[in-house]
Amino acid sequence: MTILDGKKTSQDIKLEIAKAVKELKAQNNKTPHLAAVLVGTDGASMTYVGAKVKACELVGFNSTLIDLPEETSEEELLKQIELLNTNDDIDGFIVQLPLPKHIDEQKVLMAVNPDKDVDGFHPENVGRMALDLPTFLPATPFGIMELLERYNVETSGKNVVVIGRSHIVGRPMSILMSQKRKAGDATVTVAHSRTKNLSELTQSADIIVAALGIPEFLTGDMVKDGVTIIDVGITRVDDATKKRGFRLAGDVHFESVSKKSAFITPVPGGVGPMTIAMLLKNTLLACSRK
Ligand code: BQF
Repeated sequence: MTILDGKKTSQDIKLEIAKAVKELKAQNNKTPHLAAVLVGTDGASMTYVGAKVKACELVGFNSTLIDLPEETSEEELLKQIELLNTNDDIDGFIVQLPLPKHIDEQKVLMAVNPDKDVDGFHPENVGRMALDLPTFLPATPFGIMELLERYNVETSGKNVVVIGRSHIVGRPMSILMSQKRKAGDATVTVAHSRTKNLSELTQSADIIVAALGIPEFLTGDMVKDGVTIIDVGITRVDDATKKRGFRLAGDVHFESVSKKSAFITPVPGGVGPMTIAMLLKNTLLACSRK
């Protein structure tokens, strides 16, 4: 069993990015600048945005955090996005999800200038991804592809089961792994809440991407020996023995599944840190493109 160490791999990538930043500065006098818009004070969202800002500092990017109150109207948020779209000093920006319920997420994502859409959520960029055109790949799927590549996990001709059909993880993962590309050429099945006999599907899978958001859902009895497991879940579960009052749980029951795995990502320290690293990679790309 090999742990797919996202923490270590993300550090390697951040070092590569820091080196590229120095070259970009020396040769073009440019420093990548990422902005993040946070609406409200959700604990997990604040942690994620904080991690992104900190990662920017680490690799030598400029960063701007735009903190808006929970009550911000959709109109005000759209105005803020337009300011970022037209601010030449900003190479790329993200709107931290989820947004408060009174704001239409779809409308907001469509307002982002596709050239600054380093989360890759704009329909134009989703379309470009689906058509194998150069674009910003959404950071989590991008990170998973990078992890599979760097560990030389064979994907060509393999049976992949993606559990979950979200626009941010499940759907793009199914597209990318079925494409003719690195970590691609797989035969992909997308399973979701209406799927029948899920266990039969997962038991014949060579690779499973668990992205459904139910802690420890995938158990050892559901997988075959030699399987590769990508655990995208990251749920806060109450735990009185922890100082913070919670622990992070993946969608995979690590203890039972890891016994049967060839490769497996841990939680924390697997997919999560890769997500941050690939957001930086997209921002570097946005800056170099200009
Ligand atoms: C780790 C996210 C659900 C909904 C919105 C490192 C992150 C997480 C874990 C992180 C996530 C999850 C992010 C670890 C960003 C990944 O050490 O295991 C980093 O910051 N993530 C997000 O921005 O929005 C989310 C999950």
